[in-house]
Amino acid sequence: MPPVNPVDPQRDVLLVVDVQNDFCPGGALAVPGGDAVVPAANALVARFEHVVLTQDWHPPGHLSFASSHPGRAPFETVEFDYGAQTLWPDHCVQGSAGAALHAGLDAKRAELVVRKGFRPRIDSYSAFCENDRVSPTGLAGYLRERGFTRVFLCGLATDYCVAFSALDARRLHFEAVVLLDACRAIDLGGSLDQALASMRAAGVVLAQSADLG
Ligand code: VGL
Ligand code: ZN
Repeated sequence: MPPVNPVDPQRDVLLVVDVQNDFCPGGALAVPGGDAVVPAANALVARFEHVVLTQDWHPPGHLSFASSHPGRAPFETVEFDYGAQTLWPDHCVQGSAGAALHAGLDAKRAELVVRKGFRPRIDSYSAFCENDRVSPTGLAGYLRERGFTRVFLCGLATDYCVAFSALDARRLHFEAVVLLDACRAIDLGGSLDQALASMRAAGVVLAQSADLG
């Protein structure tokens, strides 16, 4: 495991990804053990001076929902204009209880909440850039303008929104550290192993909260 340099309160930011009811047990797209990230994320929030959250935030009838494709079922893959797209159960519909942040998440010190996936025809796993790979969320500019150079990530799901965010962070020239004990995966057909391998190859540091010392 590569070492993690000590946290620098001015240059490091914690990005807490999609800790929302729909990704927790009982939710529409429940990640196994999803709510177990809440205490781990709260412990991280307490250690960082600067915290940013993301919220998956889809309009009703979003094109990533299987329900928008007659004859298709959740977790099937289809071709969109921008390439392959997994179809999901309806989830994180704007303003719904499922889209709300988990009530146990310590969100009060969050300095920014990035909402993504609001374009009706484009899904967005990454906090930086939508699945068409060209529509930015604005997060990279925000982080640069504030002088952050390293992004620590936790949340849901390891193999989708966390991994895509960490990979984009690298592509956009940030250092990236994923704290795996504070993440849980969907793991669809090997997606977790694939995500871990892609992150390692891209120079994402895969670590545990305890590695922060
Ligand atoms: C996510 C699938 C669909 C995630 C969001 O937060 O990982 N996964 N929308
Ligand atoms: Zn989504």
